[in-house]
Parts: sequence; structure tokens; C-alpha cells
Amino acid sequence: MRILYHLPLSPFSRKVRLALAEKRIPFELRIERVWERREEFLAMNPACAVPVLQDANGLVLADSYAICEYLDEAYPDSPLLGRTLAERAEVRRLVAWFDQKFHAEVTRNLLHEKQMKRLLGQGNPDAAAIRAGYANLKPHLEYVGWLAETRAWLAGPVLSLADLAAAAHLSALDYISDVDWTMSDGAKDWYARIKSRPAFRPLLADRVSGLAPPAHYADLDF
Ligand SMILES: N[C@@H](CCC(=O)N[C@@H](CS)C(=O)NCC(=O)O)C(=O)O
Repeated sequence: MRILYHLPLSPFSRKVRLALAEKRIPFELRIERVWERREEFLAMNPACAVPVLQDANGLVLADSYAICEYLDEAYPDSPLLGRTLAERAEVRRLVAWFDQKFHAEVTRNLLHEKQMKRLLGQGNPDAAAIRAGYANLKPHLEYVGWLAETRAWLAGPVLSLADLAAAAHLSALDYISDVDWTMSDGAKDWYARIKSRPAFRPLLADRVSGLAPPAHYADLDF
């Protein structure tokens, strides 16, 4: 059986869940409390971070970037990295944008500060980081809106890993009520479109104990 070790609000895990689901690859989910530093998990990923995928052939893969590239090569149906050389370069540029820049400037300042830091035993949330996260979200959301208004999907004419990376970060932030969708109509329309896809349903059904999402989180007509 194929197993994905994850945490429900981990954007990198969410990206891999969406990639597997878009490709219609069946898998089982296992929550990995990385802060417990389980020995068997450390053996699979010495970085002790999720996601980790154990494929049906027994191969164990760590890091969402490596996993998604592997999935597109091993399971070429419903390609997610684009068709032409130019499309593939643009998909990779935007995946890096969301997983590096957006993560460092927004997700890390909000989700990590408010949720992960305590679980990892890294102290209290830093109010200045949280303020910076909210301030940075606005221009990033406007950029998503601009991309969505000038192209069919974020990286070009077809849905790609760039959309999944962006949606992974934004859905995790939406769960903790941190996205003000009125900041960009284009981003909101794009998110409503991607959120309606069957691949998104399991993410919308996620519930973290002691932390309820806002009413609009799972609403397709939010
Ligand atoms: N570059 C990695 C980042 C993975 C990552 O940072 N995962 C977080 C959860 S979102 C984690 O497990 N952190 C635990 C830790 O840093 O100790 C990827 O793309 O998979």
C-alpha cells in the first residue's frame, strides 16, 4: 500500500495530497507528529519533516519537491509539470515562488508562528512576525489574482503543480482564518475554482482537534 506521512495543516503535505489526487493515485494518509521524533520516521527522513511518501513499490521519498517530480515521472497520466519546455520552466518558477518566497514571507510567519512553533517546542508566537505575515499576504494575494486574470491557470493554459502549491499554502492559511479573500477578486475566483475540484474534497474535510476552521473554509460558494 502507498502511504503518505503528513500533518493536516502542512502546506507541503497538502501539495502532495493534491498531486496524488489529481493523478488519481490511491493512497493512505498517516498523521506523523514530527515533534515526537519517532525513530522509524527518522530512518525514513533524517530531516524529520513531512511529507514522506512510501510508494506501493516500497520506495521511500522525502521532500515535497522531490516527491512531486517523482510522481510526474513515475505516473505520467495527468501531467502536472506542463507540456512544453517553456511551460515546465514557468511551473517550476511558480512552485518555487510559493514554497520558498510565499512560505518564508507569509506561511511561516502565520501558520508556523501560531501552530507549529508550540508543537515543536520553539517558544511563543512572535507578534512582529505575525504582523509581517499579514502585511506580506496582501501583495502575494494580488499577484495570485493577477496571474489568474491573465492566464487560464496560474502557470499557463492548464492546471499545474503551481496551482496546487499555491492552493496548498492558501488552504492551510484559510483553515486558521488568516486569508481575507476580499483583498483580491481574481485570487478568490481562482481559489473557488480549484477548491471545487474533486481532488480538494479530502482537504476540506480535514479537522484539527481543538481548532475549528471558519464557516467558509469548506463552502464551495464562499
Ligand atoms: N522542503 C520540505 C519542507 C517540509 C517542511 O518544512 N515540513 C514541515 C511541516 S509543513 C515539518 O515537518 N516541519 C518539522 C520541522 O521542521 O521540524 C518539503 O518541501 O517537503
